[in-house]
Amino acid sequence: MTINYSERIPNNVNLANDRTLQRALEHWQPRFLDWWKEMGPHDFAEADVYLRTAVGVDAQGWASYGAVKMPDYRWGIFLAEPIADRTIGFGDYYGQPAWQQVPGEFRSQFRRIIVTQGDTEPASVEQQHLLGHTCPSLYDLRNLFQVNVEEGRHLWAMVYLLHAHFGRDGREEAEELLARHSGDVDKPRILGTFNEPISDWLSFFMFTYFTDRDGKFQLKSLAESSFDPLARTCRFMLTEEAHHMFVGETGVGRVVKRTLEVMKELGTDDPVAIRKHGAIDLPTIQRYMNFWFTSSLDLFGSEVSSNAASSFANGIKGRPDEGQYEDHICAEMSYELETPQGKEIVSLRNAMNEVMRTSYIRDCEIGVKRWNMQIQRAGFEFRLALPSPRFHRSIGAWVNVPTDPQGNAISREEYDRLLPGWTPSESDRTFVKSLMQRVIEPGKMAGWVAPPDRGINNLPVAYEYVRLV
Ligand code: BYC
Repeated sequence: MTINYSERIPNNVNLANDRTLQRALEHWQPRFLDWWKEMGPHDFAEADVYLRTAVGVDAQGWASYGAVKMPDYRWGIFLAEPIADRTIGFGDYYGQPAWQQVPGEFRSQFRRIIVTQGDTEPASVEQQHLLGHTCPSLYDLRNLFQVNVEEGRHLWAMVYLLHAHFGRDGREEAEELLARHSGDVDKPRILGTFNEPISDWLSFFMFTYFTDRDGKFQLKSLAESSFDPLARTCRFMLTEEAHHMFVGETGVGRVVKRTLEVMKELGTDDPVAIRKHGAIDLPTIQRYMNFWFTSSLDLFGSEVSSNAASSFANGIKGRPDEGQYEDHICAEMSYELETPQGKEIVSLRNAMNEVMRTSYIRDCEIGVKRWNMQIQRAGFEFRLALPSPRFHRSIGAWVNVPTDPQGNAISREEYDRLLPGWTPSESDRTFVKSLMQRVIEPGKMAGWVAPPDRGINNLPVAYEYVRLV
């Protein structure tokens, strides 16, 4: 049987002429489809979904819209266009030509980072496996599925690198990416956040706001990599990532908007009254934010990390938008860190995880400011706030240091007693889940979320974005 590769697997990596790569992908693709059927969106295989598919890297090709059944989505392999004569932008090899192949001495470091990145993509699809059943509207259902198929494509992007550049080890790692599962006791996903359940839509919006934003920063840092195929792959992935964060920012904004409408209507900010009216009170939104923000902070790794230092030195992983800095070598510079023991001066290379985390926090502030503007305009005093990076941490220097959300040290007893008021309690989760009733009439929204300002690709909000069977 001859397969038309550009039809079945749209690509710009010359797949049609690369027999070795074809064989590897032909072996892996059926396993991916089996995984998608078992672990992907549950029960929607026959639905026609208005999806954006990347069929090329140019302005016309990367966003082609149409109704697709998800198992027929064409998961393509795309690298952003090469930059002619690109040179290495940071670390010990600064100024030398970028690498088209992985240097043998850095092979396992590159593999580890590509596998970690790849692992998050199917993990997120698994986390959202059942969400479709409780969609607040067809518009939201379509956005969920768009995010899911693109995470699937991002998995393909990493599998391509493993297959094309890491030989047998790479093929084995690609299999393992389908064998670990989110929340699995024996074979969990690699990074903590990707084992947390996402069983309600408020969590989904928080995840796409905070956790996909970690994705933006990690991909930006890998887009600087000296290994050019990795850099180009990540540059292209970033074009899709923007929509995921849009889903998060507008999603949380629409929940806040609806809550404010109910607060105005009832003339109260009493959470009990607001909940009775079927909306989510602002303190509950704050608790969900505390949880997903702090979990996402952990994704940057430890404040002081010799792994991060050697990734930077070896040109594996730079800083997001490396061009904004003057010193790209960073061998002599130091960085002042806050630790539970007080201020500590460390070498800048060892603090790269913290440098990234700090830029990430600044980026997270932008949406919070917007949501607070909504609250202010509605005439209410309450303000949402990002908790301190010392609070509720599971990775790094602040693990097991009990603090309040403002970062003040408190006793362990106080922390244990007050934590259910700072992160979602069992009763918060039960309440939020109770609101998750499926709404599938075109244009209709669940009562806990306001409609979006506009639809997808200039279509009306009331368009039938998912045709269910
Ligand atoms: N949970 O020196 P350390 C995305 C491990 S999101 C569990 O502190 P290092 C997306 C670490 O792996 C972006 N383990 O930090 C979003 C290491 O283990 P090993 C994902 C953790 O090495 C939404 C050990 O602790 N991409 O794309 O500098 C939907 C010591 O590590 C955690 C990437 O992360 C944690 N939170 O690692 C879909 C890019 N944090 O190797 C997708 C690739 C650290 O000693 N990964 N550990 O067994 C990396 O660049 C780095 O591996 C890290 C930091 C950012 C994770």
